[in-house]
Amino acid sequence: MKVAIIMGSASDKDVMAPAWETLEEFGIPFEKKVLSAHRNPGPLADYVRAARDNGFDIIIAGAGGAAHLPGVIAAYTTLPVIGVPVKSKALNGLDSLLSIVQMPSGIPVATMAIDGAKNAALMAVTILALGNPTLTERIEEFRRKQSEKILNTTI
Ligand code: RP5
Repeated sequence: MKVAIIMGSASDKDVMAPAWETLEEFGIPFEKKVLSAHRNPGPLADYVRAARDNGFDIIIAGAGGAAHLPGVIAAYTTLPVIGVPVKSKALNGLDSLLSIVQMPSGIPVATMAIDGAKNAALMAVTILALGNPTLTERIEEFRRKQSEKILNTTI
């Protein structure tokens, strides 16, 4: 059980950090990579083509601007790909969101909210929990705690 987290630039690091922090919380092994779809097309293709044989189950991909990274990754693998649109300077991430969410029919990318790296990890954990009662219990515990935190909030 292993998740790959790929981001298009080192500048995506702070937005993507909640993805690996959340996977750590659930005890899910992961690997982080910076690979750009347009600046490193060859190495990206090699990494993604080998991902299944290298033990990965899911790929989380974050990118901003003309954010073709998750779609290109999905073209090279049949593993589930979860895309995170990174908020861009010029268009506040609307460009990233539309680039990732509007995948043409046939090659899906599960698209999260702008800067939604935490939910990307939670979605990955949810998929990994299929047929895994221990992980399912951890998700239920996470939701119980989340609910209690809100119910105990006073303003
Ligand atoms: C995308 O372009 C990256 O995912 C990043 O969000 C954005 C800007 O990249 P840098 O110019 O900071 O490397 O490829």
